[in-house]
Amino acid sequence: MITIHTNENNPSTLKLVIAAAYTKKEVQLNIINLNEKNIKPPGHLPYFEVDDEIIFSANAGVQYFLSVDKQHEIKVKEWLEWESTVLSPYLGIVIGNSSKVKQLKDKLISCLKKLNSNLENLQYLTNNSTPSACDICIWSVIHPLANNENLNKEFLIEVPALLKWFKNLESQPYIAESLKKYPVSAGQAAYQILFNSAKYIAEVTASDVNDESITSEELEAAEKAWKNNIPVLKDQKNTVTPVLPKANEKNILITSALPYVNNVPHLGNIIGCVLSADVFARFSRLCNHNVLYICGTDEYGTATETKALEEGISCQAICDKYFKIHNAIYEWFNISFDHFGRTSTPEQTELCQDIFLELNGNGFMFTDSVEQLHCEKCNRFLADRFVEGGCPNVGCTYEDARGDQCDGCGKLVNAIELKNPRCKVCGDTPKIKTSTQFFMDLPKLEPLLLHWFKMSSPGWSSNAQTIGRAWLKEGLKPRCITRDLKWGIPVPLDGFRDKVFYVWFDAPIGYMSITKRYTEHWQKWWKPEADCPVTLYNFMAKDNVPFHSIMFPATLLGCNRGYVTVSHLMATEYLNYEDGKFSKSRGVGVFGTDAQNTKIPSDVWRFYLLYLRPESQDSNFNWTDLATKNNSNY
Ligand code: B3M
Ligand code: ZN
Repeated sequence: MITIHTNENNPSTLKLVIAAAYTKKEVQLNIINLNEKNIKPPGHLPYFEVDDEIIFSANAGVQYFLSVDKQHEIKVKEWLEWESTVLSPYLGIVIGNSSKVKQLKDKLISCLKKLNSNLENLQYLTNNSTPSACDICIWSVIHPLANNENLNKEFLIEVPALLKWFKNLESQPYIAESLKKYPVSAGQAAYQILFNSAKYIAEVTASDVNDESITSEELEAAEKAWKNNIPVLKDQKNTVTPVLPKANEKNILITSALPYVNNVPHLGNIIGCVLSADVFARFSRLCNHNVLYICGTDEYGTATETKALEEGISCQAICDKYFKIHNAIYEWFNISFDHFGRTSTPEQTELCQDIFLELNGNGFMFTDSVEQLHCEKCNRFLADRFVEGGCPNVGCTYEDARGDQCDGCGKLVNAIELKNPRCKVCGDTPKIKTSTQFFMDLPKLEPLLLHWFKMSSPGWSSNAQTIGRAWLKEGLKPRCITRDLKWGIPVPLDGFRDKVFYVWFDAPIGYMSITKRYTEHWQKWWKPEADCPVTLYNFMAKDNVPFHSIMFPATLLGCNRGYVTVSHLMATEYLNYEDGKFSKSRGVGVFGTDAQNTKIPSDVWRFYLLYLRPESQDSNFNWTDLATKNNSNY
């Protein structure tokens, strides 16, 4: 009597059942409930019992049924060994254990390709006439993958010969009969079993798994350190200032996107930018790296002008008021900036003008005329937000479309095409006037940028890589970087002195000028010396990626002064509010001040926001869930 002792859904057992059916041998299945913990030696499942003898390896069991002729013996053994020590461990780790390590996934795919190329010239793995033990063993472990649509798409790429071999075997009656007798499901569950029971076989499994999982000793040590050293953790912020790059140390420069100053930040801004960067800064400091974490308010542009009009005070007054609000909120959230500055400073003006002149001198700027709406009564060109009119889009009759977008139909609008346009400030009808603006010659910088992107982007979050790649694929167009506005940094060239830079041209330069306010040795961070290299991390939400992955790097590369560029562009998706969008302008959501007013400690907010961090897809803030997560035991 032959008995197979096994749990359910185990691909290794399937091998034995198929081998028995193929050779028309009777076997008995003894299904063991794993919870009973009564597995006899060898201590794992399946094992195989014949005439009181135990065979503990499924592959050896398969060979018990299938004799091999001398000519093919070595090849069959080789494939069997490869299946148990290479293929199955990778299947177990990558699929069964959901390993996200890209290298391991690539290794699994190359295993499948190896099988494919072997099957290009042979009908079965070792010969053209009949399946051998290795065909049965390998078929059994691939079955849950090949018969699951998602896994199939993800892993069985460009392997036609392997698929043909798989289908051919699948259509054999002994396989259908075996699956009926001992069903193994398609999908991940079967590989979880493979992962658990294959651990003992392969050295490769153990080391690969240890690479990414944490041992219980490490966990205990971390818990102990956490409980004992809370004061140490709190104190970890740099005490000796200014922090400067040092030779032979890891010098880490961290920025989070500079929030616009015209509003109170909401939870989406906090998790996307400052809190994510804060956690990384704290972690890096705990690792004893040399860390500088910089942020500040982004103060120029039409957003500020609009708010100033709305509140009836000057732009500078708006900036001063909201800078304080931002600063207080981040302090309450315990964000460990080394310096929180702002962009309306002399340092910013000087640096922005200097970088513009350098780019212009290097031939990366040109001028062109642009048509814009001009209000004679107010004596100014109207930024998109300062004009309204009838929507020019076909089929839409909305009367109050804005200069950039129509709230009636949702489509983009070109301000000069608005029907009956009106100045939002005085109500007069503006006229189209041409004015000359500066354009950054991105097409000229494209080859440089492409090379840079290839070198830098592998360390970025995957959404940042995708967005950057899409922009480059589309082909870069010149970008207008000046505006006929009042609140901004003046263009330092005759004939243009009444114009200012577009806010997105100056804002990222703010990272540098804010560092300059922090220390006169700011260039050590931004133009690092050879013996003190610096690694730059930018944290932001995904809508800021184009400026950080294309426009700002192009600015820096065009200067050719050795400025440090981003190696880790870390972008989040969006945090939604109770299934809708957070919106500053509509006042929907939870704002920093609201969070404070709840009297819920900021650590609870930090925990819940990090728990929700929209890392690879949008997530939802929800009051009930906040309570549940806080009250449950973690
Ligand atoms: N102020 C956009 C924003 O707050 C912009 C970021 C600038 S980062 C240099 O979403
Ligand atoms: Zn419309």
